[in-house]
Amino acid sequence: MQTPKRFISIQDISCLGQCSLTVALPVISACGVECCVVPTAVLSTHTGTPFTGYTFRDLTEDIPAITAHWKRTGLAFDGIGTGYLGSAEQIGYVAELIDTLAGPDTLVVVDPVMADHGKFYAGFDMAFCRQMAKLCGKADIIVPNLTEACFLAGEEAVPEAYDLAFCRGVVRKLAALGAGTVVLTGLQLEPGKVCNLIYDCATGAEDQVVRDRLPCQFHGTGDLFASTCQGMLMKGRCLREAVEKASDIVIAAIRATEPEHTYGVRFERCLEMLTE
Ligand code: PXL
Repeated sequence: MQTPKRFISIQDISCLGQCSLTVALPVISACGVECCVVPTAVLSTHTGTPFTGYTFRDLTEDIPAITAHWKRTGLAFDGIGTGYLGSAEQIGYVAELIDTLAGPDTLVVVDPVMADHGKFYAGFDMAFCRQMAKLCGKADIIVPNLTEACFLAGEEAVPEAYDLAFCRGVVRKLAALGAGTVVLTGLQLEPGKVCNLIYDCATGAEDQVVRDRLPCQFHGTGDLFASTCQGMLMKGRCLREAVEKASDIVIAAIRATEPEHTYGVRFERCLEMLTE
């Protein structure tokens, strides 16, 4: 039997909405990895379409207390992943958690959840982005979409149309933040295709995982992608294999989702893809 891995997932609980922790916990568990959770906030739903009027309970103060208690347990953690964080202040506590609980071999993955389609999500702004850029500097791997990458890289604007040369320029700027590897997700570089660009900041080596693009938008696919990458990496797969599996499960989950069920994807129908 393989030595079990222990992973920390740090993000909110959207009680209804199939995103963040309600995705990460089952996905990482299905990979055969122990998933410890640090809920950063509890929301009645996620903040995206079609929801309005959601509740938001901030759990920032719990983060240092959880960190201190876990340190006292003496337990070691093989990986730490961050997703949706509720405030710029919270990012500082998450950075402290990483400094306190990550050992030399702990894999740190930061998904700088804050924006998509050229715009910040509700509640985020450039001040938050600047703090997130610092957190990215602590990561072995970051998994931004193009909007997040542009904001983090200080680009003037997120272009409607772009090419590989533009994306390469953005990842090179991101390399300056200090992260180990950038996985730039969801790029539309050719019609009908979606590309995930993998860039090793130390060597400049580049790889691409390309899949067919499905002509629809669903919430929570970024979280499914990130948590699948994390689970597969903890399972011992290389980054390319992890990104391939993450791309495949996103496609499978979208295909398994009724078109009217847009607030999330039916990833629960695809979990067996992770148990092989
Ligand atoms: O899927 C990312 C996400 C996670 N959590 C909350 C969100 C979002 C995106 O909007 O609102 C609360």
